[in-house]
Amino acid sequence: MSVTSVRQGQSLLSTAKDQSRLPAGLCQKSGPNVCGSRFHSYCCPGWKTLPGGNQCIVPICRNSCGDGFCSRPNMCTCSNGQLSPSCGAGVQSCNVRCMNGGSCTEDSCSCTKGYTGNHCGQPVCENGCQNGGRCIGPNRCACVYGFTGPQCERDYRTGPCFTQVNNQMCQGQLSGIVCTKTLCCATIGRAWGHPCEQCPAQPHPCRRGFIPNIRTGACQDVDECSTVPGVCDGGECTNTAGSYVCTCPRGYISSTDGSRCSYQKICVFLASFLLSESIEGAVFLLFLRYR
Ligand SMILES: [Ca+2]
Repeated sequence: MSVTSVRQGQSLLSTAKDQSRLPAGLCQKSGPNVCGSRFHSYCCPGWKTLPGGNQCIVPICRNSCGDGFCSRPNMCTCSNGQLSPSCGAGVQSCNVRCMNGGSCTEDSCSCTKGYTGNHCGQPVCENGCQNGGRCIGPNRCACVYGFTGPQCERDYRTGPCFTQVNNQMCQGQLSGIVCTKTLCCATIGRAWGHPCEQCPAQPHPCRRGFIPNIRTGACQDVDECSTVPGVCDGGECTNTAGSYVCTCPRGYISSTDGSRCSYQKICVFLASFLLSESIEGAVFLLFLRYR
């Protein structure tokens, strides 16, 4: 540093120092926004002078005005023309918080696909969630225990299977079977579960006697004889497409639900009565009754 520049530096320093000591009149602030007395004037709070000037015409803003400008003390005029304590990058002129990537325009959120609600906090499951399931994400259901599938549509709960419903009471529980409602209602069931639920009049998605294939979803015949334990008990079970045939031995008759072959007392009585009259007649009647 040369001697000259040191002198200049000292000179500048002394000038600034001296100015503060100068009589007020020589460094008086002028124009609007001047506070203090004639002898000691200063810019009112919130205002300052331009560099080198003495007019208190520059407002001071505590916060950043970003791409706007400070138009009044602590008040910005933002690029959209609105007055705000602050504006610009990172500060939205929006009073709502938008979640899940939603954007705020004029105090309301426009949500991204898959979300809705005032704050975009609510996911959307386009096909809904069945059987008490809850929508927890875009097209994502949380199922209650016993249900599965994209819409919780598949019921894999297991329970007892009933073959009759009388006066809203489920009766004729099949012994040795704990199965799904689909299987129960597709075969010989009329009601299922505990507490029991009546089978739908029109089974869905397949008609009675058929259940959907787990992999393909196509309706396929249920082999009642091998799937339902104890079906056609005491007789001979033959599977058919959509149903089955229970052939009972002589002296027995298939129950109305087809679940067992039972001894038919009335027919035995009739048979024994007819036996006294004609053996052939009895055999013929038994044939008619039992086949
Ligand atoms: Ca069948």
